[in-house]
Amino acid sequence: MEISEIKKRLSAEIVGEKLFVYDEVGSTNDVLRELLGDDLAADGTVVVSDSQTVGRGRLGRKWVSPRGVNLYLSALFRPEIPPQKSSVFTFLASCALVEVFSVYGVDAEIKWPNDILVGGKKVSGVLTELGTSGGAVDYLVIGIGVNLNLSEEFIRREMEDISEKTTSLSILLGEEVNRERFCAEVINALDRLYGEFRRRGTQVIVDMWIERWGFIGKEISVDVSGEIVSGVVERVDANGFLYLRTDESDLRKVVTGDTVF
Ligand code: BT5
Repeated sequence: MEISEIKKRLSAEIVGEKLFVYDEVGSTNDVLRELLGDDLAADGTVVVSDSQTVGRGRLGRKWVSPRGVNLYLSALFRPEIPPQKSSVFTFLASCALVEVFSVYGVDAEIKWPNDILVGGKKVSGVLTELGTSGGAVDYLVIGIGVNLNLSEEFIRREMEDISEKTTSLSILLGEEVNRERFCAEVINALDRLYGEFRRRGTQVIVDMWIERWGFIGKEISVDVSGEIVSGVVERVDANGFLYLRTDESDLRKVVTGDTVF
């Protein structure tokens, strides 16, 4: 990706003020951490790469990251929040992505905790990693992968096990997507919502996410380390944890897991 083609579209104040663009990295999340260690990254620094050799999802899962077709982006945030609130930044990124998809006329859905789907198929995922110091968050690295120009043929050939559950923006639109433009839109949206967080705190982000997610009062099933917990979502607390009413006498707090359909 051309850095100048991204920069000329940026209206952001903090996010992307420092922007590093690479051809190939292991994982953009790791590169950002290394830059931070070398004192080259500040709040809002963004790393983008054309490909990743070891792109990852949560819990050691793989993120398929072919060259030249998608967006692989990591943003550094240094908010003063306790570690248990770090999911709020996954929510912030999810809301930013839904906003950007809507600019392209695509109605994206959020799947708790970190997936973005369109028509039930995954188009994007968010990986939040953190460093702590003295019991508080020192930094958060928010990794965002978006399938932009991934072809149906590639998905069928290289992503056999998940081909029915995967899509890309170009498949949805029926035309090629300008990756630099999409990247700049994501940075601008992250910046807007980060500004919102800095002015008004975490709750405004959680509330926005709850509204976009839309599952309060509905039944969902969550895979919690292999155990399927089903229930009606009673509420989402200030940390982003779910409370599922599994029966009249049981309200289960769910901190991590994957929604299953
Ligand atoms: C995620 O994990 O969805 C987080 C993905 C974050 C990727 C970004 S890219 C930039 C940054 N650098 C990194 O190394 N990572 C971040 P999770 O919820 O655990 O979902 C992973 C699962 O999604 C896999 O096990 C597959 O089933 C599926 N998957 C893998 N690659 C995919 C892709 N390109 N598109 C759709 N689904 C995919």
